[in-house]
Amino acid sequence: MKKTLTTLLAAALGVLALAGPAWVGLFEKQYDVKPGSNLKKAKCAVCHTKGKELNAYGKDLEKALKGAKKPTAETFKAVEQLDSDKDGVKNIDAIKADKVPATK
Ligand SMILES: [Ca+2]
Repeated sequence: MKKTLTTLLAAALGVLALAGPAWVGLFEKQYDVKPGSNLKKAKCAVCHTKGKELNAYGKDLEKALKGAKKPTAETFKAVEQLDSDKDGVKNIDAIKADKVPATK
């Protein structure tokens, strides 16, 4: 019984690791997001509005994935020059300014 619980727990943790938080880590690694920064505090909000709903940057990132399961450095680079939220600031410039590239 104890072994079954351990196996179930390990499986549940594995599923969690594949969900959103992994993406947050990939984004933070890609852009060397510092503790205490706006981007660090934003976490899921870098790509999402509410829950699973994507913001404009998240949608562009999804397109750049081209069916891949998770983003790579190339995926992030593919959307850097875009202005996902059409506010006149490129995604990469917003990120460098420690601002979420799109809020809607
Ligand atoms: Ca923008």
